[in-house]
Amino acid sequence: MLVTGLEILKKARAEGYGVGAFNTNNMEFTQAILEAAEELRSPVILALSEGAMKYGGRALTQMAVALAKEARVPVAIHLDHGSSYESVLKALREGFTSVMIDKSHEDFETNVRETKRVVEAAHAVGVTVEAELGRLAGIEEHVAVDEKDALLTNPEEARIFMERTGADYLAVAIGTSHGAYKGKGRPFIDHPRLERIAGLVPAPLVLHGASAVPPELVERFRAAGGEIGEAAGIHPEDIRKAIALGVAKINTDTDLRLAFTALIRETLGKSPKEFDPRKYLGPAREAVKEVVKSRMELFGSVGKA
Ligand code: TD4
Ligand code: CA
Ligand code: ZN
Repeated sequence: MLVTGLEILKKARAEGYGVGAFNTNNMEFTQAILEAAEELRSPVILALSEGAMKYGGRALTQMAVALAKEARVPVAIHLDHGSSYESVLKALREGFTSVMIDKSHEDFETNVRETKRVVEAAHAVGVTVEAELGRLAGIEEHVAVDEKDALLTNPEEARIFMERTGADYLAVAIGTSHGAYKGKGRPFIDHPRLERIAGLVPAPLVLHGASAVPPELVERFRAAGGEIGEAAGIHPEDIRKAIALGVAKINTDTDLRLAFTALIRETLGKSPKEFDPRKYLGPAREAVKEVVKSRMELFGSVGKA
């Protein structure tokens, strides 16, 4: 069933588990994510970026909304990193049930003002809102304290920001970053900062850039001819700790992209004569589904639908 993001996330934060927001750009990812959720009886958030909406158009948005309605588990259709009021309105018109407005690169007052405007529009039609405060930057353990402070979410500011904007859930910057290169060695999550934020902000917290970039997957991608540098992701134990502290929504995109592409490379490499797309997209879809399932297990959302 199609529900708002807050409906899913309020329960998650209250009960101390996390819900995955998985990005989709096409039919295969959409099916993989929704099938994994149904098979594991897990709530799920289907995330579409502006890039996804541009790439997939109405074919993608309407497929996502229609399948979410039919699903036997709670599903929210979410705009990921909405950059403008116009972009949010477009998502609202398409039937999304959750939108993110990301004005984190603006100064605090502009972020408050722009977020508030989106909250008013979205709430008027029963849609819930994610906002962001702080800069997503791959931070390593040894980075100086004041340098971290300039980038990462300030707990007291977060409290004021949420009170002033009326946003429903908050993306925090606590050391993670997007993509397959999250800093050398073991990328760092600032758990003490997260704990302070969670103590001041009762709303569900959101972790972006949470992919694990699993070494097995990187190796498989390489073995199939893919080229990738010093890839590194967030350790599963650090994710589990973040959920225990108040993170309820965990974004994962990179791991799914890696799995999908590794399987396509592998399949085409083994069968150079193959040109039936279903023969390589099928196994790739299956690989995405497996990654989604293992993330749901890590987040603790299995059986929560
Ligand atoms: O918000 N996200 C996903 C970002 C998706 C970007 O999509 P476009 O290429 O269309 O702009 C995340 O936080 C994902 O984090 P991850 O660790 O998986 O990279
Ligand atoms: Ca941002
Ligand atoms: Zn993100």
